Amino acid sequence: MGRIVIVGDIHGCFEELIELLEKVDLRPDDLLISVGDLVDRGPDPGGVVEYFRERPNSVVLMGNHERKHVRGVFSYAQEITRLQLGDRYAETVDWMRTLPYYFENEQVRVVHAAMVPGVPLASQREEVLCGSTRGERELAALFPGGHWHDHYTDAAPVVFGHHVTGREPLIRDGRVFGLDTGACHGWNLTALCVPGFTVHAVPARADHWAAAKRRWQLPVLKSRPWRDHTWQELDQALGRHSPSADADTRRWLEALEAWAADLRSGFPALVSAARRTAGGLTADELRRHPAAPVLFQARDGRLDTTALARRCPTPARTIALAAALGLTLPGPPG
Ligand SMILES: [Mn+2]
Repeated sequence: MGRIVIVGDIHGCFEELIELLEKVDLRPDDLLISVGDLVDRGPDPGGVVEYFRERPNSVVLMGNHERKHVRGVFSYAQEITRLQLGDRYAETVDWMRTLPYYFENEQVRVVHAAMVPGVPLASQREEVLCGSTRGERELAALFPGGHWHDHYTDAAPVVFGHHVTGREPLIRDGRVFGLDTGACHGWNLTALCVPGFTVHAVPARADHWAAAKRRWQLPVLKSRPWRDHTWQELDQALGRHSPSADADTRRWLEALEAWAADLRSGFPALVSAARRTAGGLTADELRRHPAAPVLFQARDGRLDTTALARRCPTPARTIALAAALGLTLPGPPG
């Protein structure tokens, strides 16, 4: 019978994963388990996901990072992963929906983040098991000032990831194993082999998350739906990003800012165009016109820049109105 090989948070560190599995001499009859968090922060989430999906005898648990993708809760790390996976993203997220929240057999229990000691795994809340923000809050209330595993006295050994324990795994009483040793932060990727409960690790090749944050800054910015932001959201986003950006990114943000400012400073011209158009049309033609509501306002003398601004809350709406009036306005910088 094969072993059980449990790997801590991989976070897209594919090369380190392959090196680690060679080091533990993974064989086909070994059951390979990931504690979850295959993706986000590292260089090759697609490679890691594909490896686990294609290898028979493999289990991947739902990490809080997979859960963010499944629930569409996006921050920078998830935006990067979506770009990294490209065409495969939607299908990969569908696969993530199928992931279990725990593994248990007669030898060992595995969860991504935590469990409440003494409670059967099947009765635990998913948020606690995978370490979502809400689960973390619940645990903090249950174990104020400490960790759930400080209170773990169940007979079964328990293995988890999620909390970076440092370069070395957390091992207590030979029954509590925390395996997240910060591979994506340039530390180690760690595996535990059962039944021997031996620990193996390989060093990360780089601080992958720091590199990914730099490498993907501009592509992520370009991928955002700027046309559909409100003017206020645009101002806020520009204010948030400018200080930390590199030179290329700063240049692009300046172009974006100029684009938004040009669109807004064109409001008086749109008012004039609407008045001109309205003046030359019959009531019937006005009704059938794609810009009809604005043209009626113009005809009745109720269209000024304030009224127009209400009809143009976003770049997309502004560009569409201009097009209806026969004017071509540019999209965001490429
Ligand atoms: Mn993690």
